[in-house]
Amino acid sequence: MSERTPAEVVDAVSVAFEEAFGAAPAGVWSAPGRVNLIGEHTDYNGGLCLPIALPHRTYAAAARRDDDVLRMVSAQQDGVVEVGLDDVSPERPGGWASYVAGVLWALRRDGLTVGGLDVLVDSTVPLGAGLSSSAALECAVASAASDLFSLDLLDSAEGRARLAARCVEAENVIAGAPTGGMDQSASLLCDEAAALLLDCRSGETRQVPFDLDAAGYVLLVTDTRAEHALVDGQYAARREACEQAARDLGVETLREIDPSGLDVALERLGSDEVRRRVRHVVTEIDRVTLTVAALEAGDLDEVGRLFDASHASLRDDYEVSCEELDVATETARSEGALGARMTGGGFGGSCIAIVRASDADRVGAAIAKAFEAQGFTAPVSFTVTASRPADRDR
Ligand code: GAF
Repeated sequence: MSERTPAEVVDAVSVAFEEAFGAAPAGVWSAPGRVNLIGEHTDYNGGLCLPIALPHRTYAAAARRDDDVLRMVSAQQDGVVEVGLDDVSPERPGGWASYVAGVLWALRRDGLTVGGLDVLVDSTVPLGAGLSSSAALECAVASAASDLFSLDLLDSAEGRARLAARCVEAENVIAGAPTGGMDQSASLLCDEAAALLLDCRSGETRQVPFDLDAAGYVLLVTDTRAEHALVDGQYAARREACEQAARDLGVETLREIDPSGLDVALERLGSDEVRRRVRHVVTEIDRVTLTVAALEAGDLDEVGRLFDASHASLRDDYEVSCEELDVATETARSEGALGARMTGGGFGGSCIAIVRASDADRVGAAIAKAFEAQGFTAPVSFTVTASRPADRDR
């Protein structure tokens, strides 16, 4: 976990840019990672989700070039990656640079006038922790491109939603991860001290005040450091199962299934596994609505119960949890958390728990001890507050 302040990282990327490219950058932009409070694996089903922006951000120092070449340097990787914008494809440039190049590719495909860039990126978002470091990278670059090519897309919610959609295309088509879009919307549209209620069917958003501090609680994030990869087949298999189930039920997306008609819909599906997948999605969308109501009523006990129910559904019905996430959530609960659940795509990554502010260190230590007893890699726990969206920093 990086202890650097935002101002220190902005300075560091400016200096590193000048060292790499021989001139000062035109500016520095940054975009946050996210945790999703609830509404997991619902985005690609036209459902609801409720992410917050993290204080952890990816920073991009950038300057325009006179040609159509993209040169990219990462503080977390070796070397300079270079690609012509016309040559960007699912094969090129490959690796982390695909998330950068893919954004410019998608903006161009949208008919926007975008040329070459020199870009240097650095991040305080833990990598591979299920906290959307890839979306933060895409959205930082998209923000830089919007300003540097006078696209002015950061100035309105509509413009930010358009940038988010281009970042999703970059990830789906060029980076090859068939993800749903929540993470990019979170990075560009979340507000400070609020969770973003995102309706993935209509595209509508609403800011829901989220400030646990006022009630004496904090959101504890535990990076289990268990391996997590969305490009492997598991995420795609879940998505395909949902899309096939929607076709079998004659609906556009599983969002159309009302919770009151769930049992009837499940009877029409052929296998127990598909029934469980659909049950997770339909009940999880309902839990988002219930969580928003509980937050607005100040009922954190109920939010905690909904977190627990979400985790059970992801573990038993959707089967995207893992031993580390189960141990972390169970330990948090037994140490007094109001509720705990995995966040993000699963198969590793992070869990979140609502704990009393005065208990946060103790709960984090208990999770570390439980991991040691199980022989797991040591986890990393930290508290977060809902932070600001992607923007220009300098
Ligand atoms: C990952 C994906 F990128 C998101 O689109 C979403 O599906 C999430 O997993 C699960 O809710 O973060």
